[in-house]
Amino acid sequence: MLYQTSNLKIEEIIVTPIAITDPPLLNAAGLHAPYALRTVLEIKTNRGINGVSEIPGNAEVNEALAQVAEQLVGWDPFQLGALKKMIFDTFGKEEDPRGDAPWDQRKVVHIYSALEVACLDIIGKAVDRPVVDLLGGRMRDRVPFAAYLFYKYEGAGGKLEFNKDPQATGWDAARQEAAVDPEGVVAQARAMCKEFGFQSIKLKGGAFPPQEEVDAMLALYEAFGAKVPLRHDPNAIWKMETAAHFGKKMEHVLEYWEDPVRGQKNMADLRKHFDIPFATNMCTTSFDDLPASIALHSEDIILSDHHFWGGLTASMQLAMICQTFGRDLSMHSNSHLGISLAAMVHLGAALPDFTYALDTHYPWQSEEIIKGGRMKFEDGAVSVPEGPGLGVALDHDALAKLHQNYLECRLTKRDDLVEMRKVQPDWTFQATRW
Ligand code: GKR
Ligand code: MG
Repeated sequence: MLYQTSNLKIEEIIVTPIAITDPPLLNAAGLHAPYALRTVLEIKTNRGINGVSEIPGNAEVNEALAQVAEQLVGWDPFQLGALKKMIFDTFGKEEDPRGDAPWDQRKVVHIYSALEVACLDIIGKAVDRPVVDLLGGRMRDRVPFAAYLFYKYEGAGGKLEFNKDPQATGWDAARQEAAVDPEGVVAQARAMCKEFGFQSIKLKGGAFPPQEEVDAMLALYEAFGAKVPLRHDPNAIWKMETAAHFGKKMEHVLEYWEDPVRGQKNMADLRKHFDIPFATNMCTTSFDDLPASIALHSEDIILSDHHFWGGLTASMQLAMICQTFGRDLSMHSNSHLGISLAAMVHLGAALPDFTYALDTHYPWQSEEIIKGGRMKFEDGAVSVPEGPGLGVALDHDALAKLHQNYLECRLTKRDDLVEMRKVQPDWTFQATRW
């Protein structure tokens, strides 16, 4: 039975795939394409109250969303439990949960997250409260983020034939100079911290031989000192022996080490030899993973992500489980725009404990689809958006432009291997490379 406890009913769900300019960033799985795909969801209700959300883009997810969109006409957006059940019953359990890539490729959790966040935006507007208040209330006004450094090729992403104004703006040095050596990494960090005021720094690793990445971490420590926490994330591509050896060379400069090796068992075994916290967005990524995570102690910090943990409410539930079992919770990110950032900030503001600045790719993007343009960072933090719901409104002109990019760029899913082969034709992905 479907309860109707409010006078709100979903009238229409609009799924809009977009392609956003993304620089040629390197990671363990290859190279970012000139465009990153996102999907924007708008839910319209009978009372003229609408909700929005944003998730990683993928043609298969878009089709699935369109499939359930019709079934949801007439639903009460307050009925999130029934909505979740309907989504999970419709699509069933996925066999290969997340894949070996640095990013999560599951379908159902992303679909439910898109629907839940847009419904929470509607509910917040209906009761005139910000989403943070729906998650338990505000524990802080401002949510700190970390600088997220990448080795990269030159350029700012986009392709002139697709987009007449593709140039990323801001902190040009960090965007346009190839950061391939410790000095380049430090220059990128300085530029990003100057522009955004970040007070923690993460280097995306897994791209170059371990000694080069260790040298970069030591150079960051030398440049920024002990007051700026540092993290390194090779996306599980280091062998156990490699991690044991090279990890020791930089353990003293790391705030935490993110996914040095693949799988909970390896993480747990390696962790025993280190005195720093281990973090993951790869080996513990769902509620089903938690019993083994707790039993093995595979990590100290779970890098949650509402897009693949199944929404904001699920992320709050995860926070409570982390509290219960003495784990910390922080946040993972992928290339994204302001709707996702707003949702991350509402969640960050509601988290009961907050120890580590959250990840965000936002500085690598230059476009926006919310009214008022790009969200502001002050001293590395973002204030909880004002107003009810998520506190952001969709700019339909900007959305249409980025949808056009999507149609013209012809990408249908993220594939960093294909992009990498355009630069190095014989490059192959290896689940464990170094
Ligand atoms: O954007 O290349 C990237 C990152 O590697 C991303 O896909 C990861 O999911 O940022 C993520 C991480 O922390 O592993
Ligand atoms: Mg990671």
